[in-house]
Amino acid sequence: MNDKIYIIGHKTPDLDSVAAAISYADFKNNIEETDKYIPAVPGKMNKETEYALEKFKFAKPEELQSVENKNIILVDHNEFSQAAAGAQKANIIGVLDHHKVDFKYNEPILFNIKPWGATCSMIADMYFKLDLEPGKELAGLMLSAILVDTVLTKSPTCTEIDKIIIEKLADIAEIEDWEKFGLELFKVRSSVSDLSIAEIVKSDYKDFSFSAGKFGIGQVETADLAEFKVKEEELFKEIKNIKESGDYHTVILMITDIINEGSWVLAESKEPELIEKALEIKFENNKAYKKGLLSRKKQVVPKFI
Ligand SMILES: [Mn+2]
Repeated sequence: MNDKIYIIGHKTPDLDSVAAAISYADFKNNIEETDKYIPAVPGKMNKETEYALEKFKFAKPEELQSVENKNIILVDHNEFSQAAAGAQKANIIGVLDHHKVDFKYNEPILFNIKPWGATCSMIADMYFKLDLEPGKELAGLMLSAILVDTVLTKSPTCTEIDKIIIEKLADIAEIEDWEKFGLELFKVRSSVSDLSIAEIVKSDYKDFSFSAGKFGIGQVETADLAEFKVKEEELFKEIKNIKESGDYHTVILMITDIINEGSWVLAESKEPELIEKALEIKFENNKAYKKGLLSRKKQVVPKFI
């Protein structure tokens, strides 16, 4: 019998990483006529991911506490610092991702990286290239992931290919107004009233090892900044906690206003001047607004490497 291969996204799973695991498993099982590819998640999923799974009638993928000694394909990440527990001791079959490369492995493997807006765009493209069509529900799920990752195509990470794929998937999913549908997703994503402060900060949070030291960068997108304004003091307390308990150089929370297209940057740092210089901002009480700042991956992370 074939060995199982788990397809798994990064820790603190977001919609793209979960939808990529589900859709790539579907794609591989289809073209190889097997059922050995199994989507998995390394932890609790965020709200818009649960919302999209429910909307398009997908079961929650298997939750793996550790991937040690398992066959895995990494989707939507390639850094071990973001991978599921045990990834260093897993048998990695391949990587499918759209982030900067920070990966080493002792064997040749499939390594597919594209500078596109979402991992799901890469998978949709694989279907289309083979003249295959994802099912209506799967198209809806992938579309949701691409819309969130590209902030409804507004993010500088969004390419012309992503836009074409969005149109195609919307067509298959029979979603007439994808912009309106995307805003719905962001409303779910940013309705923070029922989340604890820790959940808000960690809902889309990643660790990085930069030359200056360990960084944690969280991002929340919202169509309603006021909701965060009232929680600002608590948010600062939380990022300070994270910084002190985890031996961080810096912990940043980006609160991104998707309507006005800019971000509030909240930071606790050993060297605030370094953050100011890198992001071309001026902190006042550890926070600053930067117009046009939408992408952690493209506009923040590269400044610290
Ligand atoms: Mn992604």
